[in-house]
Amino acid sequence: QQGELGQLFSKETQAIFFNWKEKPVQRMLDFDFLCGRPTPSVACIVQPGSNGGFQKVFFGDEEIAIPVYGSTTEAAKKHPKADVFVNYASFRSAYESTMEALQTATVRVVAVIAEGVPEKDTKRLIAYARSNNKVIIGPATVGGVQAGAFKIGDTAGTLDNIIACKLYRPGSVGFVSKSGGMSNEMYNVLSRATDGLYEGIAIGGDTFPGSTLSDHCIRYQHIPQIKMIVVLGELGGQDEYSLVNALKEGKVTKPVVAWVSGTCAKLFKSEVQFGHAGARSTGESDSAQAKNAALAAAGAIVPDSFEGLEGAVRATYQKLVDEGVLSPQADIEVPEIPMDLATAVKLKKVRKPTNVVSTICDDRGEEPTYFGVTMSELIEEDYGIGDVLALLWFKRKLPKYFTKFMEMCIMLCADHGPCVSGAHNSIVTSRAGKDLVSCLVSGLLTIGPRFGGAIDDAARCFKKAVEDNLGAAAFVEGLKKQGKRVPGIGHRIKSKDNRDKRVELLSKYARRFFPGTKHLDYAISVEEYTLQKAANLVLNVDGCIGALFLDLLHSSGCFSQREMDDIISVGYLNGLFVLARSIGLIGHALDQKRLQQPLYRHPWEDVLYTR
Ligand code: Q5B
Repeated sequence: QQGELGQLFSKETQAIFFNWKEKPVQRMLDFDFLCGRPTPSVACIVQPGSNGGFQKVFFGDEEIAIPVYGSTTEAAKKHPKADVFVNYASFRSAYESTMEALQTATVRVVAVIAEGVPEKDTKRLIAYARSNNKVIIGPATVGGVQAGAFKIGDTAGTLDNIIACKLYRPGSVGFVSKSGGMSNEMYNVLSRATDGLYEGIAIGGDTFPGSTLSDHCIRYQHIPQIKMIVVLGELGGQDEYSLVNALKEGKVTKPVVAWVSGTCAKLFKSEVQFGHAGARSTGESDSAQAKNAALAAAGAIVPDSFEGLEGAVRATYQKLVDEGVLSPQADIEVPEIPMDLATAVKLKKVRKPTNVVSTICDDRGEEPTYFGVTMSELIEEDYGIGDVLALLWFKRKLPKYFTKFMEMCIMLCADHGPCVSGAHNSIVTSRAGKDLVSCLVSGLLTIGPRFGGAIDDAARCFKKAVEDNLGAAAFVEGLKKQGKRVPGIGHRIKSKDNRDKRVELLSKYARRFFPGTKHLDYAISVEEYTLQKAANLVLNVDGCIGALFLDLLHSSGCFSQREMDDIISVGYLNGLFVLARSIGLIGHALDQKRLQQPLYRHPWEDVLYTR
C-alpha cells in the first residue's frame, strides 16, 4: 500500500505542526528558504486548548505569522491542502493526537516524533493507517526529508549540515534507516559518494515502526528520480526480512546498498539492549550478521563492515553513472540565510549597543545578585529589608544603625488608620470590586506633597537652610513669601499636645545611635517657630524622616558630597513612605474583601451642593 502512495512530499507540501516548538518549526522554514520554496512548509500550528492567534517566525529574512488553532479539526478545515501532520506531542498524548490526525480526511502522512509510545497504541495506529491508506513515520523518529522540497522538524540537524549535505536540491538516492542520528551521518556520506539524497526517512527505533524499511524501499522503487537505494538497519526485529522478501519477489529492482548495524552485539556474553527500544537481539535471526547475510543473499549490496558502506555506495553510484542510468544532478547556488541576532551576538559577529542600562539586580548567573551579594548570602548571613534597600537603592552595604533606621521607617509608616487619604482610596476601590493591584495603586496615587510624599521636599528645604545657615524664622517666612508651606511641618490630627509617636520614636533612636543629628535639631527649631503660629504645625513624620535621613547621609561617612546631593535631588526618600504604606494599603484592600463590604457611596448629607 505504501508503494502505491509513491511520493510523500513535494515542493508544495505543507504541514500541520502539532504542539508548538519554536526550533523545529524555524528549522523547517529555514530549510524551505534554502530550497527556494515559494511558501512556508508549515501551514499552521495546533496548540491544544489555545484560542487561536499566531506565532512569529522567520521565512528567510522576512518575519511571518503562522496561525495557531486549538484543534486539529479546525486546523485541517482552514488548511485543507496541508496533508502532512508533524506531531510533536509527548508520548503520553501522541496516540490520541495521531489517531485524530489519521482520521482527518485531508491528512495523508503523520510523523510521530515522541519516543516511548506504548506498543499496543502504536499497533492500533498502524492498523488504522494501513486500512486507510495513510503513512506513519515513527514513533521515536526525527522524521524525514525530501531534498530541495520538504523537511520534517529537526531532520538533518543544523543549517550548516544541511548545506554541507546538499539537501537544498534533489539528488538520486533514496535512503531509509531506523536511526535518526545515523541518517544525519549518512546524508553526509551520500553527499560525498553520490550526487546526493532524493529522499530520506528515519522510520524510528521502536519495535513496531509505523512504516517499515521495505515500505519505503518499495515506494522508492516507484519514484523515477530515485536511481539507487541505501538502507541502514539495525539488530533486533524482523523488519529487514520484509525487504529481503521484497527483493526476492522483485518488488524492489533498483540497486540497494544495505548495512545492518549491531554486529558487535556478538562480542557480548549476554543479551545487549542498544539505544533504541527495538535494537535488541533475542535470537539468531534478528542478529545483525543474519540480517546482513539474508540481504546479501537476496541481491542487496552489503559491505563487510560499516566502514565499507561509503565505498559500496560510491561504487554502486559510479556504476549507474557509467552505465548511463544516472545523470548526476547539477549543483545550485544556495541562498544565504541571515543569522539570528542572538546567535550573531553569541558568536561575537556583530556588536549592538544596549537599549537598557541597569545596576539593580543581575539575574544572568546561577542565582540573582543584589549589588554583587547572592540571594544565598542574603539568607545565610541574615540580611534584613534595610540591608536589601541599602544594596538595591544605595548600591552599597550600610551600617546596622542606618539599615535599622530604614526598617523602622517602614514599620512605623506601614499604616495610619482607615481615614487617611491613601487608605480611604484603597477601601473605596476594594468595595467597588476591583482587584488587589488596582486597590493598592489607587491608594498609592494619593501620596504626594500633602500626604506622605513630603519627605524629599522636607529634606531639600532643611538641607538648603542648614547649608545657608538660615535661622528658623527666616526659613519659614522666606517660604511664606513664596506662598509655600513648610514641607514636613503640620498635621491634620497631631499637634503640640498630641504629639506624633512615630516622630518621638525615630528621634529617640537617632539621638542614641546616629553619629550626628544637626538636621533634626534644625527641624525642631523650625517646629518651635511654627508652633507659635498654630498648634498643629508640628514636625510631622515626613519632616522627621527627611531631616534624619540628611543626618544619616552626612554623619555616616558612607556617601560623598556628590552622592548626597544626588540622593536628595533625585528624590529617594518618598520611596520609603511608598514602600511602607503599600503594606497598609494592601491590608485595607484585603480587609474590605474579607468583610464583604458593599459598594461605597458617599452620603448626600456630607456634601455641600452649591451653584
Ligand atoms: N499651614 C499636612 O494641613 C497639612 C503649614 C502651614 C506653613 C505648613 C499641612 C501641609 C506640609 C506637607 C506635609 C505631610 C496638609 C503630612 C502625612 C502622613 C500621615 C497623614 C495622616 C500618615 C495639614 C491651616 C493653616 C493655614 C496654613 C498653615 C499648614 N501647614 N504653614 N507650613 N506646613 N504640610 N505633609 O491641617 O494662615 O490659616 O491660611 O501641607 O508635610 O501626610 O496621618 O493623616 O501617616 O498617613 O489641613 O501622617 O500641614 O491645615 O491647610 O487648614 O492650614 O496652617 O497656611 O494658615 P491642615 P490647613 P492660614 S504627614
